Amino acid sequence: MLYLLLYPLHTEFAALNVFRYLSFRLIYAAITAFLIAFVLAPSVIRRLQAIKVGQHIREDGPSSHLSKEGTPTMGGILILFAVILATVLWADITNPYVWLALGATLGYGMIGFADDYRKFTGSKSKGLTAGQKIVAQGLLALAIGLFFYYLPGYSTKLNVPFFKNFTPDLGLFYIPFAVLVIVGSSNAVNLTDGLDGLAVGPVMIAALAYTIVAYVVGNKIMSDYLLIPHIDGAGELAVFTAAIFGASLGFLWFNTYPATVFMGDVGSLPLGAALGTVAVVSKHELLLLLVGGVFVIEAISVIFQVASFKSRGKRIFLMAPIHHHFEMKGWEEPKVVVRLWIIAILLALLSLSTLKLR
Ligand code: 57M
Repeated sequence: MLYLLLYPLHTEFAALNVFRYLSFRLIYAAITAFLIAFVLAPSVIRRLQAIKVGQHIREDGPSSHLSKEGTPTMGGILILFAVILATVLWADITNPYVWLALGATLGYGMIGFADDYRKFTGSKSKGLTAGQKIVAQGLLALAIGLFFYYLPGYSTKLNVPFFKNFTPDLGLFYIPFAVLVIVGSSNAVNLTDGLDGLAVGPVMIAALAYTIVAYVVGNKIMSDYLLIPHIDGAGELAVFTAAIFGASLGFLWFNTYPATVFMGDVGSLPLGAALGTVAVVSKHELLLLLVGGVFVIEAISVIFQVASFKSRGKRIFLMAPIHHHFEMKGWEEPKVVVRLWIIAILLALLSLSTLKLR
């Protein structure tokens, strides 16, 4: 919005010319989102405590978690507020991709809010059933997939990392593919959010990686040079992902071990969906498997554990998702978290290298 309000005044005040630069706006979107999250978190945490939105800890989990009983959750509301406000302030709000990303984030945030609200306010209710959640997620992702499919000029070709000449056209199958990407990343982040800072760290890293991807994809000269598909207008999504980076950084200040607040489904579901949506818009969907590799590892560990237990009656891991396996092996919680952050950073670097290695 500031772009639309202030840039036109640059003829009067030359300094305002800086608002035309995407790099300037994405940096200040990150800083703004950080400050909103950082400054408001203490009062939001107090408010969540006052209305007793405290996390119930399952007895069947690692014993080290029992001391977390009552930790305020649903802190994701603050992350969403910071992301949306910073994006509206610093992005070009006439850009349809920006509104699509914000819509996806808000929609998944409402699903998470409904789940958390029923969990934490109902009399020990379990929140939304898995079926209700997956149907709501699927319908929202389907709406996004259809939007892209019918968006004039949008390509349904699949961009495969490392192979610049192999771009299979999925045609109508692009819609279920986009649904899979968005719903999959939403639930993978949700599963990962099981230790202090474990989800928000890799979300921050993935958001930073996709800030670079969106910036490059939206820049004709850079995308032509790198032989990647140029998508006019996709660059504005870099403001959105930079806001996610900043808001996550602010939230991490309070969610790091020992956490004084959890994000709740109202945070994990939209953050995953936001990354999935940006991956689809920027035509770097498969890259999300690498950038969000920690989320993929966490989700696969659950799939393998459940499949093994159902088929053989035996577990592969001491406990799934895999972060609990390391806890059960005696790793302290912060050690598990930081080591998975290190893996997330390495995977993000590797994924960015694929922009050049084609
Ligand atoms: C999402 N939620 C955390 C918090 C957070 C199929 C099965 C793998 C499902 C999975 C499950 O229930 N996943 C739900 C993970 C929960 O965190 C809350 O949920 C929000 C995210 N959606 O924001 O509000 C717990 O995680 C801990 N936590 C922290 N710090 C944080 O910053 O310590 C969360 C955020 C919190 C807190 O203890 O209560 C969660 O773990 O439930 N189930 C599991 O993950 C369970 N695994 C399991 O049952 N494994 C089985 C089979 C089914 C694979 C097996 O290995 O045999 C584990 N989780 C729990 N207990 N709570 C183990 C048992």
